Amino acid sequence: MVEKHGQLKNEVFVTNKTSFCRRLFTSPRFYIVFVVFQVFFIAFFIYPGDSESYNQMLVVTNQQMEEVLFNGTTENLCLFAETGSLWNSSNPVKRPSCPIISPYLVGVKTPVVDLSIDWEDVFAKYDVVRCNGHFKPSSCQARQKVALIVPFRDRYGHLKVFLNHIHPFLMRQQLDYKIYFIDLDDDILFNRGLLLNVGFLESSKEYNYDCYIFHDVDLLPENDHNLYRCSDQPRHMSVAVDKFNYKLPYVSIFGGVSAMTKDQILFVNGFSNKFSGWGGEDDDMFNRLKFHNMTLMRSMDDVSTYKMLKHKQSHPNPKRFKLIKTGMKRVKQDGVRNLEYEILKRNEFPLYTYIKITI
Ligand code: NGS
Repeated sequence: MVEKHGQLKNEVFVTNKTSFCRRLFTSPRFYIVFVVFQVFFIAFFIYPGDSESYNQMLVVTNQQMEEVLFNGTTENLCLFAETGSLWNSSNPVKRPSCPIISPYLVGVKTPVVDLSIDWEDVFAKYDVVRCNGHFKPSSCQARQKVALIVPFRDRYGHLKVFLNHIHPFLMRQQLDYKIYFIDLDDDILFNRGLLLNVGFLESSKEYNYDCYIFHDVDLLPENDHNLYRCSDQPRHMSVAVDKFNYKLPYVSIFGGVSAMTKDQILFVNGFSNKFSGWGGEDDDMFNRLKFHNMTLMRSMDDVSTYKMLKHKQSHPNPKRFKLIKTGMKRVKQDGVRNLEYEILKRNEFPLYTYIKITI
């Protein structure tokens, strides 16, 4: 009897359970509740876009950013960001675009030219850039990815002063940027155009840059409203240099600091590789732009102001005028497309990547 009751009870229970499940799974209300629950689950736990935890992360990184920009040293933001989910993750969180004009801009900031500044101090100050000279804001998506390419030979004093000035300048602009110094075998005459071409090719292998800024190491921008980004036409940026009394020395000048997109560079085949020694490669580039019906853009001269660091005048190339004259005959064969070189050294320093080549 007891057993029978038990069986009966079981049977009743099973029968009730079956009918409950059937009713549950056939009810449209169940599916509505299920979908609503899933939406909430995804919104709060999987996609952190508006969730509390994501906002907290933004607050932390913003605070760190401000500390770096205005008080100097802080905890290692790059490391923090890499270990956190906001940076370089295989499934990156979609961050809001940075504002068109960064809130961190301060306007005119006279460059500090202290050639005796200690390397350690420069490194410690910008501890934030711990990715071989690569920085990007952690709170927002930078509007442009910029490769800053500096042709280099021997001027280590300038390099220190330059890095000390340019890193906070670019950080304030909320750019996703990396700095490359490109050097040539000591036995070969300096060749700015060729080094800029190498910088373009090497940096392009690493990252999908939107903009390439070709920058002399002896030029320090004085006003951070001079935005280091590219436009739909090539830009000449060092418009007003103190050495020239803040006036353009001649209308077609394209030297010092200039900005071009990948398409613009490829369209004109980059710089000529033929200008060994000082001078002329930028004038040849101006001719390339004109030859390809491109327009040169320049920012306002009260914003694009630069301090030039003092140095010994390099030996001018005596053949430069002849090369400029015949330049457009070579434009198709002489440039980034046909450049052959060998990498001698590639060093990843915390504040920059150094590449030495030979041809
Ligand atoms: C011109 C050079 C350019 C150079 C510019 C400014 O004379 O390559 O001076 O140089 N052109 C020729 O020599 C044909 S700067 O004083 O800024 O070093 O960029």
